[in-house]
Amino acid sequence: MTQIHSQAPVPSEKKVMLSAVQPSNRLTLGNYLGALKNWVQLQSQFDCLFFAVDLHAVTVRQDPKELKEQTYRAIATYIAAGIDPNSVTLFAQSHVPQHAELAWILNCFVYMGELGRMTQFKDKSAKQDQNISVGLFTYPALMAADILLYKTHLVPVGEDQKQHLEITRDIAHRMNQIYGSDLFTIPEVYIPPVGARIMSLQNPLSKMSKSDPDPNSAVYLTDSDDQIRKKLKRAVTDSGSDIVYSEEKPGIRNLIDIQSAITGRSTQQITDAYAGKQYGHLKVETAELVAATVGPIRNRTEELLRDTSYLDSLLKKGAEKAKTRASNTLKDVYERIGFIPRG
Ligand code: ATP
Ligand code: LTN
Repeated sequence: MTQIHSQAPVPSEKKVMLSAVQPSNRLTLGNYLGALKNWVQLQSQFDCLFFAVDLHAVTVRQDPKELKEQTYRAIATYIAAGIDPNSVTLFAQSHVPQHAELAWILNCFVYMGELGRMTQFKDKSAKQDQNISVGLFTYPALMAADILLYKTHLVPVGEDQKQHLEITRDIAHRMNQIYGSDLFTIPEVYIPPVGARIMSLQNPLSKMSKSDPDPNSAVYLTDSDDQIRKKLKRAVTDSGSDIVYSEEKPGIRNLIDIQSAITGRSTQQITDAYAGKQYGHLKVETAELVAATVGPIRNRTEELLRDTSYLDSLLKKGAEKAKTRASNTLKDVYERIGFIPRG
């Protein structure tokens, strides 16, 4: 009898693509345009792993109930955005203990000076000048472990993560030099040509971020169409009235970037279409495009969240698959380092 496989076998020649988001709050339009949208577009060409980095999220204080909800929500949002749960490996980082184990080893091959130069660490520690956790400082070692455990070739992320990819490559090169050039695959970063850095709607000089305390600064993928319209109407724009794409007009440029990332039209085509029009037109039309993009994702996420047992079954299956792969790499690392095999 013919067997129907719910899951297509992964052809061995497919390269590995991997990425993740912190379940530290509801995801934003920036997370979608800078990361998820590209995962969806590239997924069929790669052997993919996508996960929610709950271990990373606790580098700053999280409410336990919220963290659990946001972790389910992150996984549901990936699927709602178009990730195919039957062909990729989906899991929660804390379900695969090899991430924390390899992170320890990598902590011993990365230097204080290197970690101290990380922009994300500097930004986040500036926001909480007291009680900066050691975890926040060594965050990049855990991220490097996430990536190196699976011999990853490509990591699609937004612009802000480029520095973390560079340090991952440096750690991998360093260890390959000591223990053999076939230990780790050196990953490449994929940063989308548009949408890689969506800015805050309230301060277009800083990045839209899901943990920004001002809810008007970001469009969340949970926002209603009305909330989206209101937020874009209130978006901080620049003096003057001409719709031009320039450094001097970061607010206007951000709205044009959002349109460009959603529609695929060039920033030039978009500005040409607004010749002679007012900021108000740009805001209203951007709001409609954003609402049309976010609406179906929001609705599908809510549907998926009604059945957490389905999500649990996906996470269980995903963690099993990930564990098998991760434990092979970790075993190899331990042996090369000189640990006695576990027998
Ligand atoms: P937090 O505020 O909790 O640090 P964040 O919104 O910055 O969260 P992350 O979980 O750090 O989001 O990032 C998840 C993915 O989304 C990464 O690939 C990151 O580069 C991308 N990303 C985050 N913010 C933006 C943005 N404003 N524009 C484009 N991509 C973004
Ligand atoms: N640091 C990332 C989240 C992250 C990640 C990863 C992204 C953790 N591990 C591995 C890609 C690959 C962030 O977006 N803040």
